[in-house]
Amino acid sequence: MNERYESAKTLYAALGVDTEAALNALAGKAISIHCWQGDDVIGFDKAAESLSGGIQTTGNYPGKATTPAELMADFEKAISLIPGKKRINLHASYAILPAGEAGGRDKLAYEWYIPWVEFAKKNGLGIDFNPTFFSHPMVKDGLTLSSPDETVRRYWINHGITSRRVAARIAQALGEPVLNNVWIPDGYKDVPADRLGPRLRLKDSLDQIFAEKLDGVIDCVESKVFGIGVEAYTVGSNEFYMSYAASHPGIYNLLDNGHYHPTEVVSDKIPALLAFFDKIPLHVTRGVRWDSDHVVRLEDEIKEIAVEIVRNNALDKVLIGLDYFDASINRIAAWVLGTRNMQKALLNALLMPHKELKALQDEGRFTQLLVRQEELKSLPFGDVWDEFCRRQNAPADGAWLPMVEQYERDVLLQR
Ligand code: RNT
Ligand code: ZN
Repeated sequence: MNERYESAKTLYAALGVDTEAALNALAGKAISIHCWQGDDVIGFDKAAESLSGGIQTTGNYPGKATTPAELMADFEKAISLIPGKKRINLHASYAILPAGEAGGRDKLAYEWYIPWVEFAKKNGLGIDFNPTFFSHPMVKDGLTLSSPDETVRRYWINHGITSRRVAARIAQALGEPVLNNVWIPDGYKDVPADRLGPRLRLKDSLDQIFAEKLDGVIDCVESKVFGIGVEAYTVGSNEFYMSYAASHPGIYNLLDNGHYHPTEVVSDKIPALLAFFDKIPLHVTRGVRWDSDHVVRLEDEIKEIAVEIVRNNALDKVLIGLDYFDASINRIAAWVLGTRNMQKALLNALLMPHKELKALQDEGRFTQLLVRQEELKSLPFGDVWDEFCRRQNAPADGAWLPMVEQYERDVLLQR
C-alpha cells in the first residue's frame, strides 16, 4: 500500500473527489504524440533539406533521428517512460518508401506507411495522420491549396485526396479511427491585393479533397493567425475554417493553442465549440511570444484546457494531440515531459469537485468559488500522479530523466 496515495485519497474524498475514478479516467484517455519532435520536422520522403512553411525548429542538440529505425527506437524509448494510453501522430512526409520507389506527395500509397502500422500494432498505439503541405518544391510562392497556379493547386489537392485514402487504410488495418488533419502554410508576407480569391480557391480545394466518403477517417482543418514569412495574411484563418467546419458535417475544427492572438485562449474556445460539435481535435503546444512550439509545461492555460475537457464530460469528444518541436534539448526528454505534463493537467482537472464549483457559480457565491478554486491548488496532487505512474508501470518523476540520459550516452551520442 502506498501511504502517501492513501492519505491523498482521504483528503480528496473529504472534498467529494474520488481519486480512483480519476485514475481510471486518466488511464483511458489517449494522448496522440507527434512523431515530428524526434527529427525536427524533417521526415523521410527526401522532399526538402529543411523545414519551411513558416514554422521553425531552432537548436542542434546532438542525436536527432535521421532514419525510420532511429525515429522508431527513440519513440519507443519515449513511450516506455510515459504512463497511460498513447497514439502516434504521423505526417505524410514520414513515408517509408520501398527501395526504388520515387514517391510523390500527389500520389501517396498506403504501402509507404505499413512499417508505421506494424510499429503501432507492436506498441499498442493508435495512429493519426497529417498531409504535409510544406517543405516541398511544389509549394510555390508559399502557396498550396490556395495557389492561383492550377498545376500547383491540383498537385496539393491530389496530396489531400491520397492522404485521406492512406488514413482510411490505416484505420482499416488498426480497426479504429484515424484523425486526418489539414494544415496549410498559405499566406502572404505583405498586404495582399486580394483576400477573398485565395480563400475561395482553398474552399474549392477542400471540397474536392473531402468529396470522397471514407470510413474510419475523422477529418479536421487547422487554422492559424500567422507564420514566419507570412505575417500579413493567412488564407486558412480562424473564421475561414470555423465556418468551413460548421457548414460541412463531419469536418471538424482543430484548435492549436499557438494559433491565436495572444489574449485569446483555447480553454474558452473548447466550450464554445462543444455547443456545436461532437468532436474537437487539439494541438497542444506552448507559444512563447509567437507560435514557437516550445515543449508543453504544466502552465495555467494547459490546466484550464484540461478543466474544460473534464468538467464538460468531453474526454471522448476532445482528441488531444501534441504539436511542439524543440531542437535545443534532448528530443526524447521533450516528448516525455510534454506528454506527462498534458496528462498531469488532465489529472489535476479530474481531481476537482466540479459539481460543487458549478453550483457556487450558479448560486452567485463568487467569494466562496474563488477561495475554493485557489485552495484546490495546494492539495497533494503529486501523490496521486505518482500512484498513476506506479499503476501504469511507468517511472515516477525524478526517475525517468536518468534513463533518457543513459539512452543519450548509449545511443544518441553514438550516431
Ligand atoms: C503549424 C501547425 C501544424 C504543424 C504540424 C507539423 O503552425 O501547427 O500543425 O506544426 O503539422
Ligand atoms: Zn498545429
